[in-house]
Amino acid sequence: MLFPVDTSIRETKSLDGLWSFCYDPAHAGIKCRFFEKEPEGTRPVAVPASLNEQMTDAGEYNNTDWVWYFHRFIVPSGWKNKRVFLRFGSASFRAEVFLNGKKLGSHEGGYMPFEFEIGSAVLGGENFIAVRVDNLLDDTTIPQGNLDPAVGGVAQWRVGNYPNVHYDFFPFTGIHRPVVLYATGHTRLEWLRLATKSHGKTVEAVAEAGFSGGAATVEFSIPETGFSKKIAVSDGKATVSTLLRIPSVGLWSPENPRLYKVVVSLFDSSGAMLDEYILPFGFRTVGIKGGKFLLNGKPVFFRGFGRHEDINVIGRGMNFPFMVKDYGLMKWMGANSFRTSHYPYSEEMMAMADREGFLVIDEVAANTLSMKAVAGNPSKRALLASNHKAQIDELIERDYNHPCVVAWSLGNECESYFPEGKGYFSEMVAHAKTRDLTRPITFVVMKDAEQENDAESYDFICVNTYPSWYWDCGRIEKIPDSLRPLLEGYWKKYKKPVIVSEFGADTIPGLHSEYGLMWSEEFQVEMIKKIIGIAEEYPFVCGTHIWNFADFKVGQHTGRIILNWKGLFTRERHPKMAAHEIKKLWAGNTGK
Ligand code: GCB
Repeated sequence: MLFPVDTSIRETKSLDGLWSFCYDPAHAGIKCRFFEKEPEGTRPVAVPASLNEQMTDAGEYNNTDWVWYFHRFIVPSGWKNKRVFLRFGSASFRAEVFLNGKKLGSHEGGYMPFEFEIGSAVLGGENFIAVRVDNLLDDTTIPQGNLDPAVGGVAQWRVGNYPNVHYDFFPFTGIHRPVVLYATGHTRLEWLRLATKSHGKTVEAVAEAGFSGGAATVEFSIPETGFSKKIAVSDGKATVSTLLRIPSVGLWSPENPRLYKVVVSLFDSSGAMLDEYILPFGFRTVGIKGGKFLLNGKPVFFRGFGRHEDINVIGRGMNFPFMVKDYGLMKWMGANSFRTSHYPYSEEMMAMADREGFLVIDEVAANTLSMKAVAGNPSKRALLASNHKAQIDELIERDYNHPCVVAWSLGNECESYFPEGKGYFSEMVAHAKTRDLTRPITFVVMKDAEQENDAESYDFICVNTYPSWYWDCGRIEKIPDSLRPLLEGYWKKYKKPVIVSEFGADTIPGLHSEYGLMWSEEFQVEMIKKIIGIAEEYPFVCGTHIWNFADFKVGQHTGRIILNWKGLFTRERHPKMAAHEIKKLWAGNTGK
């Protein structure tokens, strides 16, 4: 699904702002026809944002159950002869959308865009949108939630956590990303895939496009370079595929994130333009060779963070000022990369990574999957697998054209180390490869090479490890004892590049210790430096991602004080001592 843009043919209108909402704990809204008229007593809510953090009542703050959002809008009269679409950047986790009393459709998966063509429903006067949202997770959703601890394994992590998820971040609910109304002509570009194939004096890129409504010619052009290629569409066809050979374009890299506007235009047989779409695109290749991750044919080292989309009051909502601030802080530190732990981030966030030159490992929302929860129940396992594949498909479709996305992570710390997981993860990798052969694919693991089942199917290894924090507590001097065998074990067994994708220490800002005690700012500095120092000794280690960029909200549990405090920055984005110290470390080290 294409990101909505304004061009000479297309027009967008934001529906963000203050909407109304109400809770529906009795699930009565369908029967009471809230979709025709909102009930009495609705309250204001900001869109886009999480609902939870905007509330002041405990039950409301922790709510993951049914809520209804309501909004009214007017379609510009100039759009009369256009196709009009209503698009949501995301809604967590499930959304059922109604317009003027009629159901448009529904969507499941909290981090992906969805849209509906709204056609004649909008003609004349005011239109009324009602959206039923819920965040009710179970053992077959991606991610899972509300697991039965009796199945064992990860289902026993954080038992009693409120709201009830077994993983370490708050399950925010709401319309988290922009809502846009947009218009196109009757013939329109539906999808577009661009991939750099090779580069020398001339860059070769494979361009594929699909459209609806019938066109006679498709043109790909890069006005800045004078390049253009027109392709005649054979009768009745709705797709084209071609090789673009473009002389003298610069490559995209973190040092020089060169983006070009690629314009795709559709024409009828008389040469009249039917649609125009503009994509900022960077030409670059990625690959793996031995223990190296290659960008444009040269080894690259990933220096950066695991992150969360998590902000005071806004929760998981897309927010431009925080986005600018966060990229600024990551650059200030000298980072060149991050992982979208543990779910796909907003489209705006990815566009900014393209622009700012960040290498992104783009992660599907399959966090800490319990395979035990579906073991022995083939239909549940099949449903989990098909939901997972749907999320993979939607993510690859959404983010395929981002030069910043250099790899896919199909999940984080899942039960790939139990016999119940064997085969599931390689099945997901094989599926993802049917969608994208241009990028390396992995699952982020947490056990050693001997315990992980399907790692032979991963193109590179991302391993999370917490020596001196979750084991050998406070013993920084013992870090090598577990870190070295972990890294060496993966290299010995698979001969693939390794990224240390998580390591870190909860740190209370302002807490100091002359002994380097856990939770103190000194401990965080020393532990992170030690791990980076050891990891960088190994030629097959191609990156270190500190957990986490900033402190973030988690469910209520005795293991955490409201937040996960492993950030180098506080939740308000104030630097802890480690931010200054790691900045110095990264400045003095040009990587490998
Ligand atoms: C992990 C998880 C991450 C947690 C982190 C922690 O391994 O991947 O979601 O937040 O550890 O701090 O425990």
